[in-house]
Amino acid sequence: MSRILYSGTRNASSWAFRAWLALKEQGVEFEEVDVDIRRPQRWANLAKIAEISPAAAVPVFVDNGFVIYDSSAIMEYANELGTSSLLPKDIKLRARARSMIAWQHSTFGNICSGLSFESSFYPNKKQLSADEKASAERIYSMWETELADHGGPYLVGDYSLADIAFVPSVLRLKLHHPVTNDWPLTAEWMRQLLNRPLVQEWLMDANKLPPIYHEGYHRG
Ligand SMILES: N[C@@H](CCC(=O)N[C@@H](CS)C(=O)NCC(=O)O)C(=O)O
Repeated sequence: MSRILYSGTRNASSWAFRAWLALKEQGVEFEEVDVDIRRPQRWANLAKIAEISPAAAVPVFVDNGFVIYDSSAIMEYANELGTSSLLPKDIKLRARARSMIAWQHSTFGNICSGLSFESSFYPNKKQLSADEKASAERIYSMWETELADHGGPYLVGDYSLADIAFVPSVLRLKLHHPVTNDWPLTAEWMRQLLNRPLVQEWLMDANKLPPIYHEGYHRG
């Protein structure tokens, strides 16, 4: 049995982080190949990934030679490999979890483009613009509603792929725009989510790496 996750740099690859969390959470054993996506080696390394994956991006999961690419597909596959489920049994709740995952995977309020995952690890954080703050607060309100509607402690009740999908966004949003008492359920959910041992394991490694700066972060 050979299972390989081509993962990404710990303080740069939010997508690999999600796939890695889902696989680990489901107890799937795999070898991890760290693909360094920092410049300048990024291009040569991604060219090698292109030899196995048409998407030419990480993460890629190779299960006995069978290639699964895109974090979302890997998360679903991890879920199916495990003996327990990271999706709710109830059809509507399951659809709700998938709605959140799809939203995160597509636009997610467009806030992530100006707030890279890498910026979570910068010692000096920029001030968010009024628009960015409004977007962050809209997202906090959405999380608060989900937690209130489904009784917590996680978004659809039990820990699910929806929580995993949001981990990198929780990190970057919380570190740039702290959650106040206006969103008490969200604050507690974030605390629990970021303290999960697997999340901490990844973040401890990420914090040891030199920050990867993007031009324009402090200007924009
Ligand atoms: N939708 C893809 C996105 C993957 C992605 O963009 N990965 C980044 C690293 S986090 C990458 O490899 N980018 C390659 C590039 O931009 O050329 C997924 O969810 O797996």
